[in-house]
Amino acid sequence: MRKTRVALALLVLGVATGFLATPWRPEPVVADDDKKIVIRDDCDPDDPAWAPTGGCSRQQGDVDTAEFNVELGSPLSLAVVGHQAWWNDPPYLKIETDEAVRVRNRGGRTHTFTEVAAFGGGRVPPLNRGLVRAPECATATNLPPGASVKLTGLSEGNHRFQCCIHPWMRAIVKVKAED
Ligand SMILES: [Cu+2]
Repeated sequence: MRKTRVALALLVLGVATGFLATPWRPEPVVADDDKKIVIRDDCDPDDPAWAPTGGCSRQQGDVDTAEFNVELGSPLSLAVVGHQAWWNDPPYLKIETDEAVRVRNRGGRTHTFTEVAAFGGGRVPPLNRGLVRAPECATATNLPPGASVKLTGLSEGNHRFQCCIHPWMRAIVKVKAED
């Protein structure tokens, strides 16, 4: 009886504090030995100006489109610089040939994580100033917010990945032979 009362009290407390009302969402299963790269941005969901280009699905974010546009360039650069809150985290990762990399978009905007032979521009001309479009960007796959992709079977050597929307978002995955 005492146990029942304690359980009931906990249940009432849970409902009162609201945590039971929060829907539980399971994390997708990711093997422990997967290495990870997180695609990040910090778009401000309260800025309606994101809407025409896909919106911003972050719960919180502090970069509105005006700030984003200011940081696109620098008076000291002929090429696009880009807001540094739009980045691949980490931008450099070392794995061995038997390892996989899980890449997940934790930003509020759509990105791509596209392997290219050489870093270049993406497919959105206003975000491409001073860059030549990487040919791989013609067929790049979008990763909407929350989406992930698993990279497996990468050969030994350096693999270059970039976003084909925000071409300053780059990453190198160095693949080494198994120890
Ligand atoms: Cu991007």
